Amino acid sequence: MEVQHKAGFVNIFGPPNAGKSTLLNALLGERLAIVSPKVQTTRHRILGILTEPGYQIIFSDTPGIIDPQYKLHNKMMQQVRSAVEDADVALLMADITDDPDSFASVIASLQLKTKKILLLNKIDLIADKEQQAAMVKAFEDKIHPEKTMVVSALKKINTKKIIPAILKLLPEGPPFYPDEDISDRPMRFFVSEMVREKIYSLYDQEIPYHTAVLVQTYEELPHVTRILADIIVTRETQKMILLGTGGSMIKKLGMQARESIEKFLDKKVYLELFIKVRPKWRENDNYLKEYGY
Ligand SMILES: Nc1nc2c(ncn2[C@@H]2O[C@H](COP(=O)(O)OP(=O)(O)OP(=O)(O)O)[C@@H](O)[C@H]2O)c(=O)[nH]1
Ligand SMILES: [Mg+2]
Repeated sequence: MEVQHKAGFVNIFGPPNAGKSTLLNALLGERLAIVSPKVQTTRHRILGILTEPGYQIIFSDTPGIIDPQYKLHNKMMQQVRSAVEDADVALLMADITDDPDSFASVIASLQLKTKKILLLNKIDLIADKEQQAAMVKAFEDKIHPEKTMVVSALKKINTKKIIPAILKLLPEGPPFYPDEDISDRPMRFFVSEMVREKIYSLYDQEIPYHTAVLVQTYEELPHVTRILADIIVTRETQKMILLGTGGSMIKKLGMQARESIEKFLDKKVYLELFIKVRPKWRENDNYLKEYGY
């Protein structure tokens, strides 16, 4: 029998902080999606395309599922819904230490009609095998997936077994994207995300949640890539916090962001950041659109 080519959309869903973006990166072997210990890090649906002999898997990372509190949240949940609509296979990711009941109600709200693989992540946090097995049973009883796997996206435990499990459920068909594509997003997007990732790691409380990053200039010069980006906040006080005493914090942010952009592009980068105050941008359709939401 002839072996057919397989291709399809494999979309990752789950509550905030489950480890969805960490998993996308582990599956692709590439740092495409930003990660942080804080909730609500991912705001967009991000495609990660894996093309291998015999198959093409188009993964989607999605924002953690939440009850929207403001318009930005609505936009984030629209991204989740678009991924619900075109999924061939759904990867449902939970933190294995979380409550199975609340996970189940989050997942039920999606009304998924596709095949499901349940990934119980962060097993490195539960050493006891009996306790692991009890959690697996508690989650499975609520979700009824095609398959359940215990994994650690961070420590790469069992992550190699995920793709073979997906291939069993993936439809046959020709590839959707050219071989060389790894995402649907332009470089400017990844650059703005890398700045945002550093904002999540350097600033606390409300700052990351009131911030957007917009790349205004992206210029590939012979010896350096020149990038000018705006950081948008909602209040003057947040601007002061971002700057830090004598500009010390923004300097640190610029250095750290530049380093990760250089690593990603494998090129020398000149990065300049400008802070702008736009009151209530998270509630304003025009601003949301301008900032890519
Ligand atoms: N201990 C442990 N931590 C993990 C594991 N996978 C991810 N994490 C951590 O969990 C935190 C959240 O990871 P993310 O990948 O950003 O989670 P997410 O589901 O994409 O979160 P949102 O984008 O906010 O929805 C980060 O601090 C990760 O390092 C794991 O297997 N074990
Ligand atoms: Mg994420």
